[in-house]
Amino acid sequence: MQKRILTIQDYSAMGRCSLTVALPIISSMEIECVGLPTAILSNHTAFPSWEFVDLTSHMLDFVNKWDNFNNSFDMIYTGYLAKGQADVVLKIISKLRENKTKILIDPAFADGGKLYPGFDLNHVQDMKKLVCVSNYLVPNLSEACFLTDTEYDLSNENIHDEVCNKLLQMGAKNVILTGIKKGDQVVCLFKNNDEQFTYGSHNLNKKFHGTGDVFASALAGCITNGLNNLDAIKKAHDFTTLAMEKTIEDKVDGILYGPEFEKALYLLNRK
Ligand code: PXL
Repeated sequence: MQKRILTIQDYSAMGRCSLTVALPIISSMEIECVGLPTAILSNHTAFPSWEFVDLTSHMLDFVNKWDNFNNSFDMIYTGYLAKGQADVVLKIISKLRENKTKILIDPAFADGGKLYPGFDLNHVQDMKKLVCVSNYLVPNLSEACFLTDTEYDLSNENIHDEVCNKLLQMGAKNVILTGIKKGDQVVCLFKNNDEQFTYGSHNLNKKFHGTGDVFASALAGCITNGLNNLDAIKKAHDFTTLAMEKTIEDKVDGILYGPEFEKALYLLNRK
């Protein structure tokens, strides 16, 4: 039977991220992707300004409408959430979660040690509530530090292990810490209570907006398609890297507009 993912995140019309990334990536893996929008934006918030329509008060009504339809999901994958939406998302998860339903949480609220525009520490407190319901938590180091009240200190050599252990103690089942710079490599660290490994590749030394969303969407699809943890992470990482390489080849601005992941989709579709 075809697999099915519910993804809950915003629709930012311009600047590849959130639903505009998750829908095509997950579809290309032959998985049905049901996208529940949390907000509609003219563009993401790394642009100097944006228009924003908040859908918080509609989200539960939308989900309740599905009571009479097929509302069974193999995965619920959440990305960028606006302020005050974590509680609604928790309600949706507890309503729709079945034994088979995996929960993948991409915190998507910080980078470079700083919160994204518009967020404050109340949002971090809210997002902490999602950690303990996650089967897979996919933070970058900034998000992991905020979620665990750890100082964002790049000179602390143990920081990656430290934050992963804290997140596991908080109740995450599997942590995938992304974007770790090690020498000339960029790697992700996988950790659960039984196993730990890293996987990475040469650092392309280019900043792109939305690579976290590209990686998390591919990972959600790989896990849902039954790949083991290592193979899922390898495939999602290699896909994200190829998307960045294609963007660099084309000499276009991926900083705001995101990586040209469309040119790398064939890697995911390959059986
Ligand atoms: O890529 C994360 C993201 C998603 N959605 C919106 C954002 C961002 C990051 O800035 O602004 C609206």
